Amino acid sequence: SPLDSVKKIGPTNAPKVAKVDEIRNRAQFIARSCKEVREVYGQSENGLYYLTTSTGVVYQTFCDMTTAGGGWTLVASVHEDNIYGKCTVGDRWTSQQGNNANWPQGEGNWANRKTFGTVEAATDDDFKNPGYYDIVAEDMSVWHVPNNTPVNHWKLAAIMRYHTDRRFLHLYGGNLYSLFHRYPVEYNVGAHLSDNGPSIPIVYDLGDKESTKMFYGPYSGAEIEGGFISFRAINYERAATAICSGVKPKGGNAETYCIGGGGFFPEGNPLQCGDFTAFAWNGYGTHVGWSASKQMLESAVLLFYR
Ligand code: 3S6
Ligand code: CA
Ligand code: CA
Repeated sequence: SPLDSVKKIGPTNAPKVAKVDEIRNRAQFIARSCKEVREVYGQSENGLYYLTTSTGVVYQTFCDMTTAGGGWTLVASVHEDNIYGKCTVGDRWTSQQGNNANWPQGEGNWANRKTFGTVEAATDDDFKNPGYYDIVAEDMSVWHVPNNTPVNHWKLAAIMRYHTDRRFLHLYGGNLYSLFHRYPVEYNVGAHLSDNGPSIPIVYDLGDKESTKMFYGPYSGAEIEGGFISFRAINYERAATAICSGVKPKGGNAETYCIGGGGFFPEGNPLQCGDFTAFAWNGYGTHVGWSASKQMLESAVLLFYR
């Protein structure tokens, strides 16, 4: 129960009070983010903690308490359950109802308050918790973790980890919910490059600019620059993707190195539609042409705030 964790994060020297008051007080000790858990309650171990939203919705998620000072809250994961399913069941970060120009935002989950999944299954399926829209953050951290890895192995198993350190979220409302309201992930919202959202420089915790490029296809590598996280990249056919992890687009084949998106991808209809878009355009995990490596294709993308 939520109250069990309160023991873990609450003060140990609380005065003895009547049972009801004690429970009421404990409820107020639930933190709003992992940063608060670290700073206010002094917890420094990686693992699962209870958090609460501003309205009192309590949920459980993973806190990374060690990277670059710690205090990182896992708010979402983007998982590709079947790259051959083209905007079918499980494509929560694009469309689960087909590739459809009449449904330009698709599921709309980048900019709504829907939640799904569980923290322990964040590498087994998509995950989104209330922190995604509730936490007012400054920076982001991203981990690419092989599918079906248990929580306690995430950090060691990750194939790439990085974070931002420029407090860029201040400029975009403090979280991705706000950022994607300003930059809607929607088909036909603008043109490639000129109407893309921001690209923010990153600091690597595992990997580097060159290893990042190697996770994407060789053709993709020729039109990206490593060392960034980019938002709302648009492709040549005016499809909108959500996040280009580790890279900045220099061309309009964003569907081959950016994940998530709206509900319509015109090129090769419906082949580019899905959470990992066209990562298998030239075969599954081949790392030929526009195809990403197998490691990238089979790793979930974990999104953290601080
Ligand atoms: C480097 C060759 C360009 O290849 C084209 O881009 C090709 O016609 C398409 O298959 C490909 C797609 O647009 C990739 O998304
Ligand atoms: Ca998915
Ligand atoms: Ca293309």
